[in-house]
Formats: sequence, C-alpha cells, structure tokens
Amino acid sequence: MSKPLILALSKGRILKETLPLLAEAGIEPLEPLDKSRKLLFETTLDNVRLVILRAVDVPTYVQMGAADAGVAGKDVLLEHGARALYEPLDLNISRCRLMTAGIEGVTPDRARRRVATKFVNIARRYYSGLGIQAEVIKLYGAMELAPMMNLADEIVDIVDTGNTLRANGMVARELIADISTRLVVNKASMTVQHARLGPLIEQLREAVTRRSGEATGP
Ligand code: PRT
Ligand code: MG
Repeated sequence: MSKPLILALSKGRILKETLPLLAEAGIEPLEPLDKSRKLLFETTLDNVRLVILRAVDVPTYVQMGAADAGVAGKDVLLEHGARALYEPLDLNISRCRLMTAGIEGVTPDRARRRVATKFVNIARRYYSGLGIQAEVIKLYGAMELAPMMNLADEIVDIVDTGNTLRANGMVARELIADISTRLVVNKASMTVQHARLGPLIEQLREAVTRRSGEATGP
C-alpha cells in the first residue's frame, strides 16, 4: 500500500469552513470529528487522512513533513515564519485583518511603545520596519484587556467586525496585513505525493472559484 497522504487542519473556526471545501474535493472524514477525542481520521478518499491540530501547530507539522499539506491562517503562517513551505492556494475563508489597536482618543507615542500580542514575531518586524522602539509583551489571550489594565499602550490582534475592540473602549489604528486561510504544502511532498496533491489542489481551487462566483452572483 502507498504512503498515506496526511492533511493537517486547524481546529476551531477555520475547521468549520474548511470541511465543506474538502467535501467538494471529495474528502470527508469517515466519522464525525466531534463525536470522539480522536485527532486522526480516515476519509472517503483511500489512504488520505486528516489530523486536527491547534492552528499554531499546523505549519510545524507541514514544514517537518509529519503532514504533507495543511490549512492555516495567514496570521499563523506569518508568525511561524513558514519557510520551506509552498503556499499554492488562498482558500478565501476566515478572512480578517491583523491590526494595531489602542484606547480610543489616546495618541500613541511616535518613538516607543509597549505592545501586547500573541503575534510577537509579526509585531517586532512591523514596528522595527517603522523605526518604532517596541517592547513586545507576549500574551495568550484577551489582548484587548492589556491597554485598559495599563500593561501595554497598544495591541496587535485580529480584527473582523471591530466589535471586540469597541466593547473594550478601543479602536483599530494601522493595518498590518489582510488575512485569509491558506493551503500549505511540504516541499518534498509536492514532488513525492504529486499524483494525489496535484488533483487535490486543483479541485480545491475550483471549489474556491465557484464560491467567489456565487458570492458576486450572476
Ligand atoms: O482558540 P485557540 O487559541 O485554540 O486558537 P485560535 O484562536 O487560533 O482559533 P480560532 O478558532 O479562533 O481561529 C483563529 C483563526 O481564524 C485565526 O488564526 C485567523 O486566521 C482566523 N480568524 C478570522 C479569526 C477571526 N476571524 C476573529 N475574528 N481569529 C480570531 N478572531 C477573534 C480575534 O482574536 C478577536 O478576539 O475575534 C475577535 C475579533 O473579532 P471582531 O469581529 O470582534 O472584530
Ligand atoms: Mg480563538
């Protein structure tokens, strides 16, 4: 039997939007994902398996070759570095923006800032590119609390509707990057598994294109 093809999926909101796309490419888990504590699933395609991971771990699995391909947010890929990965397809799901934000009505210091974020690498790169001296403080959640608690002057976080910021007396300041979910592929797998990855990428590409057609309407 040939080597299984392993796809690493980000759990949470991205997973919910990824599964219908995979189904359009003929890949469905053989059992419901939420009915067990299992993390590795056989699928309707022979020898294609899904592994469900914390989003931040997806680039690591794919880069190391433990998974052949994966699905992850561009924010996670930028933060990880994701060198040695191909990124053949924008799945155009879980769209959002990576932004700086601060307390409404407060003007940030031009030269230096304390910045709370879980995206420490992105933040360091961003502020150093602007010549702003940033003390970057790593947090694991509830970034929008940090300025209010005087832990930071600014945060770097994901913004969608802006409701979370508004509810905490904050406003978005600068756009760092537009974010969407990407398909990533291990470089060696792209060659070794091309017979299965090639058609899969094309089917996913067609599914994404069909949807963008539906979204704009006839
Ligand atoms: O929760 P856990 O730490 O396990 O993982 P996670 O938070 O990374 O998972 P999850 O399921 O939240 O999915 C995160 C991924 O979805 C991100 O990596 C993005 O690529 C994408 N995404 C899209 C979002 C959002 N939209 C989003 N709105 N991720 C997070 N949010 C959060 C944001 O952090 C903030 O708290 O929603 C809030 C902002 O939303 P608005 O609408 O109030 O502006
Ligand atoms: Mg979350």
